[in-house]
Amino acid sequence: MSNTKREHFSSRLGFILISAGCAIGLGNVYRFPITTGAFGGATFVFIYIAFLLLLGLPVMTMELAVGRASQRSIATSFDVLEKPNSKWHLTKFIGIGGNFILMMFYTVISGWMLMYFIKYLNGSMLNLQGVESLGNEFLSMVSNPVSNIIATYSTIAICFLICSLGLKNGVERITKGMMLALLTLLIGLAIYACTLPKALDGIKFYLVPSLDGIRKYGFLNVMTAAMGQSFFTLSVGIGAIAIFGSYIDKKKRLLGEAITIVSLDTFVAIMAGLIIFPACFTFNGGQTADATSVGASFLFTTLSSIFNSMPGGRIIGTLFFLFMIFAAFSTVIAVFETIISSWLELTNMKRRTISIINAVLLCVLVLPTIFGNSIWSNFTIFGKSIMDLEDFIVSNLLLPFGSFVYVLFCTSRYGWGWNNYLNEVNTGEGLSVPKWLRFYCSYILPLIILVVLIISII
Ligand code: ALA
Repeated sequence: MSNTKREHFSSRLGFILISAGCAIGLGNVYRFPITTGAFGGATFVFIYIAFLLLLGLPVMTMELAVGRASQRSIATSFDVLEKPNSKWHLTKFIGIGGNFILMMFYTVISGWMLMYFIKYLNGSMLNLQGVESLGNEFLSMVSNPVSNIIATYSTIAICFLICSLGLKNGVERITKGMMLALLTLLIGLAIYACTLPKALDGIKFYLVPSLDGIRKYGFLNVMTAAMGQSFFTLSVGIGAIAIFGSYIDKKKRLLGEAITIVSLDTFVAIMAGLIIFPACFTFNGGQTADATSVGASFLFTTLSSIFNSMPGGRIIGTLFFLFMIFAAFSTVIAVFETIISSWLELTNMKRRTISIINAVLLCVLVLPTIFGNSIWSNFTIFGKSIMDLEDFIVSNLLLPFGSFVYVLFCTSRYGWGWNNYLNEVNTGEGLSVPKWLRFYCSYILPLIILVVLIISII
């Protein structure tokens, strides 16, 4: 195990924005509106928020606590904290694997943002009007392997380059600026979208619950989709949050920090919905994605409809996709940081060498995803495309399973144990985790995760 001195964030704002940056990303602005549209709107949103509070928030405090107490990434944090002769550390491979599989499709979608950014920057998108031609434009972009390879490789190269500069100089400095810019633009666009002619219909679909979605898709499907979304959006369970716990000091209690991160993440998702649904009802006649074919083109088509019909649409469209790139890159950078940090702890290699090796590795690993949308598009596994399968494996299997492990580790006496967890999470100033939560965290929380995990598998 390498003993290089661990860097720490230079400020608390840096920690909050970077951890939020890890959580905030395509999951909020891309996956959340698509899944909400697909599963019937407001009811899904409320179940999703319930899962965030009941599952996501406590698991996030546990990841942060394990990271901060061990001062390690997922590669060695269990080794440091577990009791002698126990085997918790073996789960690191699932966590590290989860980070890779996430990046195998996430960097490809980030590449789409890059391509749309260029299309708005050079104005070529603006000639297209109507849902059909905008949809076709999206499909032809997705099915072109060469442009996807260039865009995905550019994403991988830029993000590993930023990580190779180090925690403070690369990751913290660049992500902080990107996140502040993203938050400002989202608020502006949401205000604009809410003044569109059919905005109210969109807001009603989005925020006034009805049982239609549940009737149509079934309660269990809506539940598993909401759980998958809540784990995906927070990126809990694979050590991508724990890593930032390992870069902070003990001045603040971790519940308050987790609440801030979850609130920022939820705020961005809600804002994204406030942009998409008013626009969707104004320009697409309320046509939403269908759960059986949760369509990626839904978001791109809807957004392009807004930009192409509003004054200054070229500039706003360019800025929006620029900030989408920021949101996506802040997550990619955070996950790369977890991967790099794991390698730093497991080998004696330098950060720069590790960055190069992993960038090359990922360039190979993304190829099946890219080909699955193009030359291999007829190839499906369990009826899913390669990209959808990777998304399912991460969101519905690895993140919940990893979260389950963190919960057991922090509550069981065979793991790190409740008292150690409570001691760590409540060190510093701020909100503390009350002792009476022990029963919930030890029995009910793992049970809910397990049940939904089993339902997902079935
Ligand atoms: N949490 C990340 C996102 O929502 C994966 O984009």
